[in-house]
Amino acid sequence: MDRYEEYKKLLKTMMSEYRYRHSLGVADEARKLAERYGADVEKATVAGLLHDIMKDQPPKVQLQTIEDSGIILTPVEQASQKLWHAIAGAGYVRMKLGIRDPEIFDAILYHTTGRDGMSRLEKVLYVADYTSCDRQYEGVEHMRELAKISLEDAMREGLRFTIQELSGLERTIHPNTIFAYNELVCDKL
Ligand code: DGI
Ligand code: FE
Ligand code: FE
Ligand code: FE
Repeated sequence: MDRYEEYKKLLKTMMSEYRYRHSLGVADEARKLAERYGADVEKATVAGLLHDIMKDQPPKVQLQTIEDSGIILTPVEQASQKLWHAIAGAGYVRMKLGIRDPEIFDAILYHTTGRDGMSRLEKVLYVADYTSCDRQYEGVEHMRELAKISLEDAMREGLRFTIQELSGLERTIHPNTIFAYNELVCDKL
């Protein structure tokens, strides 16, 4: 069995059918974007497959995985349960799957918030999460068009969308999300 098949088998035991299909969709999209924009195709596929590995795990398990990985949460992260799966996922992949590649770790870690100074691989995963074939939100076609033209344009649109949604709901916005957004809208930064 190849590496991808082993990961898929594991994913099936850890998540819903819906989330599993999303994971396959993001892996496929990340592979295509990596080919288009010159990121490492294998790393993009692995990061895409595994990025939401902790998403369907109970919050307690996510927190425990974060703790076991030696990662300390900031107050904003502690208060934002939706962010835990990305941090726990990065920890799990390093600790339990023995994937030591720091680029894959960072891509998974920052796939929800983004950050400033993102690598090509990080951007590829961030955008793939928005444009994968299973996504159905209003405006997804526009995002897919943008992703064909420019990774940065698609990132900016995704960040704008997230910030708008979160501020509309009066949810916390992670500082990394703001840093990523500012960097993309202002080339003086
Ligand atoms: O895991 P997915 O659903 O595939 O996508 P994701 O990892 O981007 O998670 C999206 C969720 O995370 C969505 O409900 C909004 C939330 N989120 C994204 N950025 C932030 C955030 N929540 C907070 N509190 N702060 C953020 O900056
Ligand atoms: Fe996610
Ligand atoms: Fe996302
Ligand atoms: Fe996802």
